[in-house]
Amino acid sequence: MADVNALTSSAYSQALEVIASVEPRVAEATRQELADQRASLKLIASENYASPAVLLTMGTWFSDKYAEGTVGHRFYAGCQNVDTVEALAAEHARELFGAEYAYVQPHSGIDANLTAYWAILAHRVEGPWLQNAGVKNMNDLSETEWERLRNELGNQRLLGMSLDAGGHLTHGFRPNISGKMFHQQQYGTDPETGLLDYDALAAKAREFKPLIIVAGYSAYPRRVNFAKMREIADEVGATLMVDMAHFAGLVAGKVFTGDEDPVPHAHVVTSTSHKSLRGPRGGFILATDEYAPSVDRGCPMVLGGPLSHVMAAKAVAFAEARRPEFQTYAQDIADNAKALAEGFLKRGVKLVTGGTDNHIVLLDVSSLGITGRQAESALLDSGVVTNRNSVPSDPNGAWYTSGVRLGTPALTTRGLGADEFDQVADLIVNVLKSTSPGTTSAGAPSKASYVIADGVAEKTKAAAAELMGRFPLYPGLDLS
Ligand code: DSN
Repeated sequence: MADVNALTSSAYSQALEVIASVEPRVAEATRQELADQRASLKLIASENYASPAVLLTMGTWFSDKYAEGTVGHRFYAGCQNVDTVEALAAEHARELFGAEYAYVQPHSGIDANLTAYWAILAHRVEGPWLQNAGVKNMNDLSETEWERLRNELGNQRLLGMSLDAGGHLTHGFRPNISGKMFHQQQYGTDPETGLLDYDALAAKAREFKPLIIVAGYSAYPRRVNFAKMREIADEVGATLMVDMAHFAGLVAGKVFTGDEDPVPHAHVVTSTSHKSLRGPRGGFILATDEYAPSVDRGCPMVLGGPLSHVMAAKAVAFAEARRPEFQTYAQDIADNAKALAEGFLKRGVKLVTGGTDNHIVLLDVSSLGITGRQAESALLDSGVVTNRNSVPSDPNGAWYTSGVRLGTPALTTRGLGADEFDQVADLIVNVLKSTSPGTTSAGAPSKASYVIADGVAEKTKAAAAELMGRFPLYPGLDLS
C-alpha cells in the first residue's frame, strides 16, 4: 500500500506552493496554523483533528458545483457526481448510526438544528393545518388564511436545556433565534448534584406541553438517558429532538448504547461531523421515516446550496468511523476524560457534577479566585487551548464565566493515554494556581486581566510542546 504520510506531505507541500503563487500570506498562515496546532495542547471539547483523507477531500472542484435539492431531484443540471457522494455519505451515516434516514446537507450544527425545527413544524403543524383547510399548495392560501397559518407556526412551544446547565444556544436560549421563533422554557440540573433532574423535567413538560423537547448538550459532562426523555416526550405528545453534536463520536463508537444511544429513541437527531466524530466541519440530521420528507426540504427552504466538497468529506469520515478502530478511539476518549477528571480531583480542583462519564470535564475555577476568562487566557499563554464556559447559576455570567470546559477527543486522536492526561491536569492546575486577578487601567478589580507568576507560562508552554512532540500531529507531514 502507498505510504500515506509521504503522499500527504507531498500533496500539501505542493498545494501550499500553488496557494503561495497567488497569496503567499494565506499559505504562510496555513503553515503557521499547523505549527501552532502541533505545539499546543488542544483541549477544546468541540475540536478534533480530521484525517488527511478527510481534509484533502474538502479541497476539490466539488466546491464549484451548485446542487440545491436532493439526490436525483435537483434544481440544477449536472449533479450526477454530487448525487454519488451525497448518497454515499447518507448511506454511511445510516449504517453507522442504525438510522432510518440521514440528511447530510446542513453546513453546521446550528443549520442542522434550524432545519430540524422547521421540519418538525412542517410535519406537526403546517401539514395537518393545510390538510384541515383542504389546501394542497401554500400559494393557494388567501391572505387571511396565510396569516392564520403563520400565527399557528409562530405559536409553538419548545423545551430545551438551559445554556448555563450545559445546553446549547439553539436549544431555546432567548437571545438566539430558537428562543424567539418558539415560546420557550428551559430545563436545568439539580442545584446540589449538577445532574439532570428527570422528574423536574417531566413536571415542567406536563405543565408547559411543548411541541418539541430538545435533549443534548455542549457543556454537560454526563450521559443522558434518552429512553427516559422519550417517555416524557410521549407522555406530553412532544417530538423528541436530540442534538448529539458533541457526543456523536461516542454514539458512533458504541460507547453510548441502549438508553444512552439517542437514535432509537428520538424522532429527530441533529449533529455536527467535526467534533468527537472527527470528520469535516459540517452538520447532518438523522430521522425516522415519518420525519424524512420534511427534513428533505431543508435545502432550499432553510439552507443554502449544499457544500458538495464537504458532503464528500463526510462520506470519507463516516466510512472511517465504521472501521473497528473507531470504537477503540471512542472508548479511549471516555477513559481519558475520566483520567483527566481524576487528575483534577486529586489536586483539589472542583468539577461540575464531581466528574465525567463522557468526553467533557468542566472545571469550576471560582474557588481558585479567578474567572473562567482569566483562566482561559492564562492557559492560552501557557500553550493550553481551552474555552471558558458558564457553570450552573454562574455569578460571572456567560462572558466572564466561572468555568473552563475541557474535552479529550483531539488529544486522544494524537494518542495520549491516561498517564499523559494526568500530566495535562498537573500542568493546568499549576497554571491556574499560579494565576491571580489583575486590575483595570484605573486600578479597579478586573474579571479579565490576570497575572501569572514569573516563568510559569513559559515553563508550561515548553512542557506542552515537549509532550506534543511525543505525539506528533500528522506524523510524517513535512512542509519544510
Ligand atoms: N461551538 C460549539 C461548541 O464549542 O460546543 C457548539 O456550537
